[in-house]
Amino acid sequence: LKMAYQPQNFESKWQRAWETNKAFKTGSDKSKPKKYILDMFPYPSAAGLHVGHPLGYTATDIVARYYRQKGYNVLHPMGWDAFGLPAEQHAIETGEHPAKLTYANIANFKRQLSQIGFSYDWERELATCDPSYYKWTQKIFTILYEKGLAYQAEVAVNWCPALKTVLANEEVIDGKSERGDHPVYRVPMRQWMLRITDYADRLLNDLDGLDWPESIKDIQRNWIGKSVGAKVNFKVDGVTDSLEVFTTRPDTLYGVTYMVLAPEHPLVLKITTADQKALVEKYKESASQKSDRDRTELNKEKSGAFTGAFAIHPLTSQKIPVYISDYVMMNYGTGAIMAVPGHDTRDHAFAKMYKLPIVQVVASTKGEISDIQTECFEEMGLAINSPLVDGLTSTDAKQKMIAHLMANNLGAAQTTYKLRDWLFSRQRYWGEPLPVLKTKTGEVIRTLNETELPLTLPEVKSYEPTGDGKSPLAAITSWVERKNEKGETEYIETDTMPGSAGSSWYFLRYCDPKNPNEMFSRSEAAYWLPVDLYVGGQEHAVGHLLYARFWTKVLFDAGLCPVSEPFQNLVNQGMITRDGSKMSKSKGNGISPDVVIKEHGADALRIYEMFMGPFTQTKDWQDSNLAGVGRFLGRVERLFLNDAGESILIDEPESAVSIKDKKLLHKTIKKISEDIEVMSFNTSVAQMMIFVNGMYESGCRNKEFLKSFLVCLSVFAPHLCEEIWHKCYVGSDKNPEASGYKFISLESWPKFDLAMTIDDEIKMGVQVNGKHRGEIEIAKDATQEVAVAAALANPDVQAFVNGKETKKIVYVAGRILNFVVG
Ligand code: ANZ
Repeated sequence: LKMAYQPQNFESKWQRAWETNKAFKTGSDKSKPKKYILDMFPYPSAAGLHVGHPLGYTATDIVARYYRQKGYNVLHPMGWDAFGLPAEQHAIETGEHPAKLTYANIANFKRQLSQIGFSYDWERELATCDPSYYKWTQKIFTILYEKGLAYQAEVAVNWCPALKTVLANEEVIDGKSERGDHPVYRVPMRQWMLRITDYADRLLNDLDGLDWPESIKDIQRNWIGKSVGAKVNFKVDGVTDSLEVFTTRPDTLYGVTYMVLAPEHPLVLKITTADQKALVEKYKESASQKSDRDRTELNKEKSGAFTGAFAIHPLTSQKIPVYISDYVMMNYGTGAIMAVPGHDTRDHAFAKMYKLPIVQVVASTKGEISDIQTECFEEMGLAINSPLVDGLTSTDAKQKMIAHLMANNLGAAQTTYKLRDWLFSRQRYWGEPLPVLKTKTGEVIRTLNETELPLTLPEVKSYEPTGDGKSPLAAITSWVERKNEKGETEYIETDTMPGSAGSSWYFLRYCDPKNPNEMFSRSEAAYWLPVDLYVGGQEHAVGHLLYARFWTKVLFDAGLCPVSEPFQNLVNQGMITRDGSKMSKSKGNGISPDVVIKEHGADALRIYEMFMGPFTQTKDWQDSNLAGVGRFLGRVERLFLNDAGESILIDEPESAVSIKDKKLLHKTIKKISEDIEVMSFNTSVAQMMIFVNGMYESGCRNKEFLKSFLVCLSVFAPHLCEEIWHKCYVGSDKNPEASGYKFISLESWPKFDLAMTIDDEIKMGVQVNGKHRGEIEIAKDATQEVAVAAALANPDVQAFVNGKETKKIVYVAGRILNFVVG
């Protein structure tokens, strides 16, 4: 009976040896080329890792190991996105400081990651909740403030009474809090905002230069939502105020038959006539109870109210009625629209409902007119019924109309974005304190100087928010109140930053994580940035990835950061499902890597996750396939070692190896090298399996020869390969923890000989009298004699040649063999 594969006997030994020897310490020789390989750092939850985490982490580990062995300096760090609501909830329930739970969770995550054999440089570890880190997060806030990019505003925020806090739009799903599923209401409150909208154009344009999945770029493009159009002024009959609208279709101006204001529009009550007042107020009230999402739902029945007021059409001077309706949003454009029911679906539905006129002002590009009363025509085409622009294409008509509006002071070109400023305050304890001094009435006096940072969190007794919209910090008078030089009392801001603050620049700090004097040195950052490969989940498409790009640009503009885009290459890993459904705590169908490692070992977990299927696709967890990977690793082990764990390799010259085996090796090295670079891990694993089968077939045990294969496999299964390497190549007597020990993990990546990867056996068709009759497999440059012999050995060919006179043979090596028979 063969000894079973027992990774438990050696995996932790190698993890210890790597750690003792600091095997994966980041290289510092700046004359070498670099690769910065980054994982999205995790939030250290109490639940610990699930098997979805190691999918991305194994992939980046393989890539990091590969480039390290190819001679690059590799920056492959790990850290913790450590501020967050769960630790605070726990603190509220238990009275225990959130830091205590957070650091216990970090220790658990680190233990779990170390067990999988990842080659992180742990000397660069960072946690966003560490004052030596958040000192710089606070510093960045002061830079934002100085540049006018941080401001306070009375804004309608998502207030969650159950959580007693304001939530970001991304944290609200269908009017409920993402965490806890509590109802969320829109209420006005004074908040800190970051002016990310100032960067909208750059955030949009710079996407073009990034090697990201097109789908993620599109999500960001839509989120930024740039619309090019015009502002148009409409006078209101009998009122001095005029109404300004934003439109993307100024070419349709002659088709305007009414106007609509958002119910919250400041002019609504001013223009509403006495007889319509009750109706309008009732409608305003009902609209305030609807979520933005419900309001923008395209297919819902339209509703509204007539204000009694009429606007004057700027071109025709006709009187057009002004309505309010909840399909017009106050926070987009100007909060008012010119309605063109012939060419806008929402306007069309509204016009039908209120029996308003519908006029066609755009015909198809062929000049056809449609039945505009029953169906609206949204496409671009040719302008009709529009004296100023008749016959022009929609695009030309837009230009001409804008020019006319400008010349007559009726409007101007205008660009609008869907992107909103970033709501940056939280009424929470467990976040970075905002480094701001205020007066008693809340006016900003100044931000703190760098020498006053970090502004650390005070000890508190209760972690409950005050419930009146203030954070628990507001109750710590001794922390909040400070005397200035003149003896006046100043007040520290009691709001803290959102969870996404610390994660918006951690990839910059990794370049120089211990620097006490600067957020990072410019020269370190210049060497390492941008990140060459960033791997994480698709759920960060807008939140984190947009904020991180924004902060990088701000620091670039401030002359602190050498690049304006942080992540050159982004890859999203696919989800791992179980029985087709997402693994989750609530379903209880999650799988802990601890259990898998205990049973099958870390190398099996790593290879299994890479072998499951294409990296970016959704894959289902199959225990039986995991066991299969364990058997493969056992086969690898027995290729090198006997049951007593001794080398069975033969020390003979490499020339003793057959050409067939050599070719298989070179093909294998080539395939793995190329596949790793494009993150096609499943196909590399398959190739390694083919190689191992080949060695079992030929019986090859050549020591020097098998070394190259072992190095390739080591990036996938580092523990087993170190174990074999130790016994077969370094010598069992050497102590892996002794300094200077030569790990396989640091061996040079093998080179392949391209000539050896090309098959010179080729398949060639054989013809008899010009008709294809069979195929032969021969050397590319085989002689005619050899080719004819091979052809005649093929029964299909023989059947047509036999018993006939061969008049001529046409042969071009590698291309054609034709028997002319009679
Ligand atoms: C006239 C018009 C004619 C329009 C037409 C469209 C088609 P995007 O592309 O999303 O930017 N709009 C403007 N402000 C609005 C608001 N606050 N709430 C709801 N709708 C608003 O959409 C721009 C178009 O949406 C604008 O162009 C306006 O309708 C409407 F054949 O103006 B349009």
